[in-house]
Amino acid sequence: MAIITIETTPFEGQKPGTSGLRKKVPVFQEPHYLANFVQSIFDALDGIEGETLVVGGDGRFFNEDAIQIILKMAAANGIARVIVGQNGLLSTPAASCVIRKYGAMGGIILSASHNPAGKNGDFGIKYNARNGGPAPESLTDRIFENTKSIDRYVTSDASDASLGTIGTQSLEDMAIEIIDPVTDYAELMGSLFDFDKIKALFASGFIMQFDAMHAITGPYATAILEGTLGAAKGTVINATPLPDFGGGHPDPNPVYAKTLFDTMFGEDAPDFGAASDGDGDRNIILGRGCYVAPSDSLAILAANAHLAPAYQAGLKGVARSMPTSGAVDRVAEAKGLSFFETPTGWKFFGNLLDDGRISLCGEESAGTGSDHVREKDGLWAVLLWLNILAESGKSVADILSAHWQTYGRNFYTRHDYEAVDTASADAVMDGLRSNLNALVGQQFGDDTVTIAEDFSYTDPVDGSVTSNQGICIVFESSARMVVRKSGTGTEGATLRLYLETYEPDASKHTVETQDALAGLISVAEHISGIRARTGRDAPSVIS
Ligand code: VG1
Ligand code: CO
Repeated sequence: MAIITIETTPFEGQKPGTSGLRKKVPVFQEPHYLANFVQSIFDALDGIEGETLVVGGDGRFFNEDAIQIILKMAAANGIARVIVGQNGLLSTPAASCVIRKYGAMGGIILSASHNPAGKNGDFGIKYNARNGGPAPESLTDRIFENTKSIDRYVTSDASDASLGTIGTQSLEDMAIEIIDPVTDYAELMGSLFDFDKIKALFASGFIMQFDAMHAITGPYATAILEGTLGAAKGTVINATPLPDFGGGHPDPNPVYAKTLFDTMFGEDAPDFGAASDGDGDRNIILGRGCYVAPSDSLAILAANAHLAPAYQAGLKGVARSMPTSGAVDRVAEAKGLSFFETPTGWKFFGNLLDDGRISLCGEESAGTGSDHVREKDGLWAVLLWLNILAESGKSVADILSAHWQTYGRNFYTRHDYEAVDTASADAVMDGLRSNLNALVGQQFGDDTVTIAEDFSYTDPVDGSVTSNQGICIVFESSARMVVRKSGTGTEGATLRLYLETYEPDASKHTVETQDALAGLISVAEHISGIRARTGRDAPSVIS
C-alpha cells in the first residue's frame, strides 16, 4: 500500500448546480473526472487531516465505484475516519443525520436525486458541511475555482474496501466504518414523532401505500413503516433500490409516480399515499382521491406541526424558496411566525436553521424539512403527516379542505419544459430580463403588473448576496408568475414556469387547478414567449 500522486488536467464545466455536480454517467467514468472534483473539494476545506467524513449515495449505477475512488483519496488526503453506509447506501437526509450525530467535518453524497439512473443515466456528487447541510455558495465557488486549475490529486494503490461488511476496516492509516444506513435515521425519527399514536392508527385498519420508486427510501420506509409502526406488509412498493431505479424516473410527481396516483384516485383507494425520490429527500402526499400540492403540504405542516411531539412548543419561524406558493406565508402571518423567502435549493435554508430563525422550511418541488437535519427529508414529512392524521383523526382530504377554508387557496402549478435548446432557454431569460422595467404597470386582461424583478437574496445571517435567481412577476390581484432555468438538468436546458393565484372564496376551491390558472397561463406565455421561443407546444411535465 502506498500513497501516490497522479498528474491531471482540469475538466470544463465542473461547476456545482442547485444541488452539486450532475452529469451523465459516462462523463463521470472518464479517467480522473471524479477524482479531480473530489480533490477540488478536499483542497477547498481547511484542516481535513485527522477529521471524520461521511460517504454514501442513493445506490444508482456507479455509486460503489465512486465510493472506492473517494475512500482511497480520503486516506491519501489524511482523513482519519470515513463512515460509510453499508453497500454504499445513505439517503440524503440520513447522510445529514449521520454527519451531525457523529460530529463529522462533513460528507460526500453521491446522488443525482430525481434524475434517471443507469449506465447512460445521470450521476451526481455534492459536499455537505459540518452542520449536515449542502455546502454554501462560498464553498461551492471555491471548489469550482479549484477544478479550473487542478494539476494533481493524491490517492492510494490499496485494494478496494469491502462495503458490504458492517464494522471497521482500515485503508492506509484511515479507518473505514461501515454502518447500517437506516439505524441512526430511524432512531432520530422515533425521537420526533409519537410512534405509539401512529402504530395505533395502523392497528385500527388505516391503509397506506408508499412508493419508493426503486430508489433509496425502500429500506428506510420498510423498516420504519412496516417494521416499527406496524403498517401492513406490502405497504411499501418498489422497495428495493436498483442501480437504474427499475428504468423509472424517481421524481415523485403526477407523471412519474403515475401508478401511485392511479391507485389513490382509483376504487378502494388506501387512506394515505406517499412517494419519495431517488435520494429520499423529496415527498409527495396523497389522500383517498386527493393530491396535496407540495406548497400546500408545507403550509399544512406549518399549521399543524404542533400536533407532533418535536414541534409541540411551536415553530421558531418558517421559510420557503421563492418559486414556492405563498400558502405558507399565510400560516406564518396568522401565527405570527417569522418568515423568509430564499432562492431555490436547500443550501439557503442552512444558515436560517443553524441560527434558530426557523424550524420548518420547504420548496414547491416536493421538499420539506425541519431543524432535525439540514436537508429536506422525504420520510420525515410522511411521518409528520401520519402523526397529524393520527392525532387529529381526520382524513387527508378533510385536512386539505379545512386548511383552504381557513387560509384561502393558493392555486399553484409548475410547467417544466425539459431538455430544450440552451440558446432558446437563454433567449427566454434574456428577453424577460431586458423587459422587466417596461412590464411594471402594464395591464393584461383585468390584472396589472405591480412587481417585475430578477430575484436576489441577502442572507440575513451572514449578509451574503445571491443574485439572478429567477424572474418573478407579480400582479395586482397577487397572482404571480416565475420563470427560472433549472440547475439540476444534464441535457440542454430546462425551463420552469411557476404560476400562482389566490382564491379566498371557499365555494371556488374545488375548481381544477389548470382551469383555475388558465388565464394566467396564457398571460405567462404572452410575457415570456417560452413556447414560441423553444418551439414546444406544451410543457414536458405539469405538476
Ligand atoms: C430542483 C428543484 C429544487 C431542488 C433541487 C434539488 O432544482 O427545483 O427545488 O432543491 O432540484 O432537489 P432545479 O434547479 O432543477 O429547479 V433534489 O431532490 O434533485 O436534490
Ligand atoms: Co432529491
